[in-house]
Amino acid sequence: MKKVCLVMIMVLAMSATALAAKPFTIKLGVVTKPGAAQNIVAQKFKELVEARSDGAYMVKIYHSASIGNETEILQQIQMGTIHMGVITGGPFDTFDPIVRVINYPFLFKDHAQADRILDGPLGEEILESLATYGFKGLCFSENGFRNLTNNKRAVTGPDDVKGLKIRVMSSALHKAIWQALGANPTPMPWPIYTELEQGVIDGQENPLWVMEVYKFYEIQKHMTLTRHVYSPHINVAGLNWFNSLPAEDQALIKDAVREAARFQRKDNRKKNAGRLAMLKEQGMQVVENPDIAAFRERVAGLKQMDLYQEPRVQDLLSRMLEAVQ
Ligand code: EAX
Repeated sequence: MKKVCLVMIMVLAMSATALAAKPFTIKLGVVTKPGAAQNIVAQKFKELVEARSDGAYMVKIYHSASIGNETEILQQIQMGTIHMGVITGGPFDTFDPIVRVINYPFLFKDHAQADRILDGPLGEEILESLATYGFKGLCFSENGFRNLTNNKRAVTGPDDVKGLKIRVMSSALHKAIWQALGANPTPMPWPIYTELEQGVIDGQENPLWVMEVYKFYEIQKHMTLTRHVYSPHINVAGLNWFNSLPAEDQALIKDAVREAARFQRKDNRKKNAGRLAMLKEQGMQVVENPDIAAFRERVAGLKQMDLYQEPRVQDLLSRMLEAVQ
């Protein structure tokens, strides 16, 4: 009996030590600042995980490029020094070219279609592909449809883009899109306010929330609702770290990030009309109905480019193009 008691005491003491090691802090990286789309996902995820794990997990959000740009955050996730990230689709394609499939220009016609495909089996294929590069793909949230802004002239069709110095994300695809449109694209990591302000670049392209949160209305006169790329965030964890967790903790994290993504997509979309009105009030000149057919025609050759030549990428692109018909 004494022996049994002793063993029990030892077991209790050991589990107390295990408990004392908690909470475990999940380090999550975003390049953007509080109020940005990525941060809204991160913040919601933090609330959900901390509430649901009963104190076992805390989430620390590293934001505002404090641990580097999006490429650098992804590298740290691969190395295991950061656990998770909410990362824009663009820079992800230097890690896995399959990501170019979802950033294909004029792919999705609206939000409902984007959700249906990204939350379905084709989206899942992309998330699973990331495992080859050390990432556990968890789900997609959104930056949204990207629009062009610039300081030189009103852009109503691709001819007006000719020669504009446009900052693009660090992505071979985004560079190729703007080359095809006749611009002079410069890849640059986020943030880019100073470069716009100083005129190092004439313009940039991003969803409406960016113009609001980063106050681009102060420094960019023209905006065109080109909606040329639907830009998701890919929410990832380091594969080795994620696989090392007990199954129920993996499920907790996955469910929380998926719920945070759904929350953020809804939140982002409901604010868009108000943002457009605000940007106009602030003096931005907005071309709301540019010649989209002409833009589409200029980029139609992209699917034949080297960017898409890897057979598995080519294969997924053709299935994706069929799925959006
Ligand atoms: O959300 O680099 C970019 O243009 C991204 O869209 C950025 O993360 C802003």
